Order: sequence, then structure tokens, then C-alpha cells
Amino acid sequence: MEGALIARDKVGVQDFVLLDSHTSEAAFLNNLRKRYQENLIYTYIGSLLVSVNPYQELDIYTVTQMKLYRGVNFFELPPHLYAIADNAYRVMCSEYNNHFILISGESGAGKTEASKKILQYYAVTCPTTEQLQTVRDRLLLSNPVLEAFGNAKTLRNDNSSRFGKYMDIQFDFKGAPVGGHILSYLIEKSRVVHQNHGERNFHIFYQLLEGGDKDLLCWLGLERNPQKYTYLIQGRCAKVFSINDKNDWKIVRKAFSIIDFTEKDIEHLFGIVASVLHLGNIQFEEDSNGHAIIRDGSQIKWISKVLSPLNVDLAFYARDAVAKAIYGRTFTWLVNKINGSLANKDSTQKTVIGLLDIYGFEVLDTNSFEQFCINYCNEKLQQLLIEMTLKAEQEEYELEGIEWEPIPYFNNKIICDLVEQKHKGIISILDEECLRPGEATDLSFLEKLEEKVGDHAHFVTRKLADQKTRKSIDWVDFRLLHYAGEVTYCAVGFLEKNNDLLYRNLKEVLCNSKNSIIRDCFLLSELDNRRRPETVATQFKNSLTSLIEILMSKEPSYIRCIKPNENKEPGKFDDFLIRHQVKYLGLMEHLRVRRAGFAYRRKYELFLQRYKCLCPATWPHWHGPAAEGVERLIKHIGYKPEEYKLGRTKIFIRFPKTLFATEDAFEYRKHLLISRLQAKYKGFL
Ligand code: AOV
Ligand code: MG
Repeated sequence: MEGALIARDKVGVQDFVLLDSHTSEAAFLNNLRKRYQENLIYTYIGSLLVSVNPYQELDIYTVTQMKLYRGVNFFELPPHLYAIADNAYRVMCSEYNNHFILISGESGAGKTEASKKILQYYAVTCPTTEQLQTVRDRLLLSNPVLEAFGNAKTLRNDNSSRFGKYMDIQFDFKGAPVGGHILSYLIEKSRVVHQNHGERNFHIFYQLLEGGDKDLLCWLGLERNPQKYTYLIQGRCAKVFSINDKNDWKIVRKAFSIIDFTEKDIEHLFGIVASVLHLGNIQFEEDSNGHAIIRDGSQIKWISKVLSPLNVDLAFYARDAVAKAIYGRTFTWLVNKINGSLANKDSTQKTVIGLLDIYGFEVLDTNSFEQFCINYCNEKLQQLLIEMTLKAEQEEYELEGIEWEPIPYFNNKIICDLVEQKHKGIISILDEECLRPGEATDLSFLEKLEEKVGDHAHFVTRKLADQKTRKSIDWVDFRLLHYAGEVTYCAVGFLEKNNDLLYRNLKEVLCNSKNSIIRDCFLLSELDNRRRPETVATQFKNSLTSLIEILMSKEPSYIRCIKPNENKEPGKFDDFLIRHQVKYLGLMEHLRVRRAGFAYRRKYELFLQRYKCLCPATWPHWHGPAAEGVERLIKHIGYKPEEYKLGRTKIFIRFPKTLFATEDAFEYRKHLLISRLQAKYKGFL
């Protein structure tokens, strides 16, 4: 509070709610820019934190800083991730309830960094014992392992999360972190076999080649040069300036030993990574019957046998399907393995703080099924945020008996419905087409879309493009008007990726593998199961539905991350880009809701505690109920009836200027009291 007042002009206000001009977008951006230029990347909107990616190391994540925020009231220090983390933690400890911190924003905005910093904060500041050190280390080191296997360089972000992650940190009754559990969502396994220009495969491949010692590579039959591997060269950027694969490899190796992987596990895991690379190098040619045969017999031989009746195109397709299946399931195995090591075996009740860090909204040159899923996931989280913030606000007014006028906002439920509605939504239509093997194609899927959702306000295909947006659209594309902007999806591959089928005989081979991880991933019982497995999109939809349920049962905190420019450059505040994000993240609406009549609210006790020196009746002590004390106090300092409302437990102040005036009076009074004291004790000082 004080900080905000003193520094208001120089570095903007630290809470947008306190912007004294009206809540215009220009004023909002101005404040954000002012602060960003001073390297103040965090600003509040009430209790929500807005973060702008600094793209440089700032000196604000030290242990000293962590300790500073420990146990301190939310608004007493400059805005910080740590304040959000600490607040959730303190409420959890005192009210013994579960929390989650939702970190959202587009690709490259800083979500993963924020989630890691919060985890570090808990690791450093929470009470611990020697015994619990291992849990702490495992929690921390699960990150580099999952990032190695689940993150990759994309055009938007050099360390882009290609899977969604929700991590519960479990605390005992003393507030010590005693365990954890991770849920992962839909890893983008198509990246294993294909990367766009300027992008890489998952980090682990490069780490292994760059960092693995000679003996290991020799044992795996690998060469150090990534250029030798088909699966690593399509993006034409095996080396990335900002990534030190060799160093990261060391961290991952160390993490494995701490997370309790046996030498056998590690051996098998790298065996899998290597065999994916080998698979990618298998080339086929036609024999005299038009069947595929392997060009170079020295590569993995078994695949030749099981693929022999296929033609060359199908053989390549099957090869890639195996690589994707192996990698995707190994990733799930990895998450399970980490969960085993984080599991807390004792049955005493625990409370949790969940950290949600998913892949951000993304628009690429060509957007495929993966972007469709990622962007749908972001729609769902936006929807959750809208519901929970508005709901929470509404409930607060109701609870406090204050009249409430709803604020208009864009509700993206309409887009969520377009995607997920039973029978009518895009996923249902896609699933229906997947049920017509041999007949349906990506194009028939497009036609069905046009037929069934063609008149939806957020849907455009080529036929409809001219009427709706005038922007041209290719004949294999469809366009969705997402909350965060328009995205044109190329329908090619949607059916195949949604079906995600693997030839039965390939599965059989994998079920009988000598590699124990592969055997764990491909169970023989799967072969007996004649039921059609759920499609990828439906599985994803169901997992998101249960995620939302998990989150709705917990107390929320929100961090909204903003990407300042497209060039990953420090200090560059791209007005156009940021304005767009401020808009679609709904930050202005959030601010308006927050200020809906009442910009500021405080519990009677806290308000009285701070300002009691402004009224002779309450200073130095007020012995009655706090609410009555506040009433006396504000009467004395002359609040007009339209400036405030008294709720059941809190005072609600309508205009920031009222509060500023009170705050200024408080500062003046404080100085006066201090100088009086100084004068009185002059002789002693
Ligand atoms: P994301 O998680 O939001 O994107 P990251 O957290 O990976 O984005 O951030 C992208 C990059 O920005 C990082 O690798 C850092 O270089 C830089 N960065 C982000 N936050 C900070 C910070 N607080 N301090 C310094 N540098 C930072 V994605 O996962 O692509 O949606 O799928
Ligand atoms: Mg990320």
C-alpha cells in the first residue's frame, strides 16, 4: 500500500485497482509499460497477479527475497509470485483447505518458469526435516526430467511445454511438503517423427547425443552427431543458442538417481530413446511384389518381418506410428514412475496446493490437430477462470449483503460448446467420422463440420469465409474464432491423429519386448480387448473435464502471464501484442469487476488496525466490535455515504481516491506522531 502511493508516478501503481484515472485500456497499458521499463514485471489486479515475461534474469528470486515474502501480508510488499504462493500457503495452513494456482497465458509468456519458481519457493520456505529433504529434492528434480522428455524448442518458445501438467504438492498438518502427484495431459507425440522448420524434437534426444558418454552411445549404437538422424534434422536447428544440452543432460542424470530410478530403468529408458532414433532411420524400398523391404538390413530387423505385407507408404506410416506410440507411452510411464517416488505412504490427512502449467494458446503457420487440442484446453481454462472469478466476486457481495450490478464480459462458453458439445460439437463430429474407416476422410470431416456447425458464429470454412471474414481460407482448412484470436486449422491428419491406431501385429511385438518399460507400456491384455478405445480428442476432453472438477473443488489463485514481444527480447514492450493479450485474457473486465462499484475492500479488523490513529475515539485503542470502530472512524474522517458500503465483515470502498486520501492522512499523521515522539525523547536519542 505505502509502496504504491510513494512510487505511484515513477513506476506506476502496483495494483491496477488503484489506477486513479478511469479504467481505460490506455491507462492500463501505460501502467504495465511504466512498470515493465523499470523491470517491475508483476502487477496485481486485486489478488490476481499479472506477469510480463522479462526475458532476462532478474535479481528477485533469491533466498533473501523468498524470506522477505514469507508470512507477510499480501499488499505490504511489491507484487510477486512469492506473495501469491505465500498467500495460498498461509490460507491453506490456517483454514486447512486445498488450493490451486492457475498459471495461464500464451506460448512463451512465462508459465513454466512461474510454476518452477513457486515450487522452489515452497521448497525453500516451508518447514522441513532431514527425512523430508528427499521429498523436497524429488519434487524439484521431477521438473528437469519431465522437461527433458516433454519440452521442445518451438518457434514461439525455446523451452515449450508440449504436454499439460498439473502437480499437487501435499502438505502435512505442520505445513511441511510431504509428497506430490502429477497429472499429465496429452503429450504432442507427433513431434517425435516430424518437426516444423525452426523447431526441434524433444530435448532428451539432443541431451543424450551431446551429453551421453562414449560408452553409453556405443552401447546404444548411436553417433554423437544429430544430423545423422532423420527424426532430428527436419527442423534444421539441432543446436540452439539458449540451450545447453550437455549441462541439461547432467542435471537429468542426477535427477534420475534422486527420483529413485534403478540402473535397469535408466538403461531401458535410454534404450527406448535410442531405438526411436534408429526407427526413424529405417528406410524402405519396394520389392518386386510392391511390398516394402528395409533398405539397409543392419537396422532393427524385427520391423521388417511385421511390416512386410505393407506397401512403402504404409510401411513408413507404420514406422512413425510405432515411434510415436513408444515415446508417448514411455512418457506416461515416466510420469507414473515419478509419482511412485513422490507418493506419501502415510495415511494422515494432507492438504494440497496444485500448480497448473499447461501449453499456452498457440497459432502457428500451419495448425494441426495438436494445436486444436492445445487451444481447446486454453478455452476450458479461460472458462474456468471466468466462472470462478465472477462467481467468487458475486458470492462475496452476496455474502456481505452488498448490492451487485453484473459487469458485461465475453463468455467463451459458446466456443467450448462448439468444440465439446455431445453429438453436435466438433469433437463428436470428428469421432463419428473416425467410426467410418475406409469411407471417411479429412475432407468428409470438413464437409460434416460445415453441415453441422457451419452457422456457428465462431466457425468458418472456405465456403463460409467470404461471408464471415473475407479472409481467404484454403480448401482443406477450417477456422475457429477463439477467445484469444482466429486460428486456421488444416484438417489434414485430423482423423488419423484422433484414431491413433497401431497395427495389431506391431502391438504384439511390443508386448513381447525384452525392454521392461515397453512391456509395461504395452500390456498383452490390451490385445484381448476388442472394444474400440476412446479417440484421442475424447480422452483429452474427458481428462480436462475431470481436471476442471479437481480445480473447482479448491481455492483458486491466478497468475496471468503476458508475452511482451515475439523476439524473446528483454525490455521490448510491444504495444500491439500486449494490448491483444490484455484484451483476450479479459484483464480489463477483471479489473472492472474488481472495481464494480467497490475498488477496495478490507476486513474491519485490518482497516481499523491501520487507520485507527485518524480518530480520537479509536486511538490508541478501540475496545468495541471492529465494525463499530470502523463506523466511528469513517464518520470522523468524513466519508460520504456514496463512497463506501459496510458489509458483514468488511468495509467496501467505492473509489480509489477515497482510499488514497485516507492513506495520505495516515502518512501525515504517522509523520506527526513520529516527530512528536522524537521531540519528546530528544534528550534520550
Ligand atoms: P510458457 O511455459 O508460458 O510457454 P516459459 O515459462 O517456458 O513459457 O518461458 C519462456 C522463456 O521466457 C523461458 O525459457 C525464459 O527464457 C523466459 N522467462 C520466462 N519467465 C521468466 C522470468 N520470470 N525470468 C526470466 N526469464 C523468464 V509454452 O510452455 O510454450 O505455453 O507451451
Ligand atoms: Mg511451458
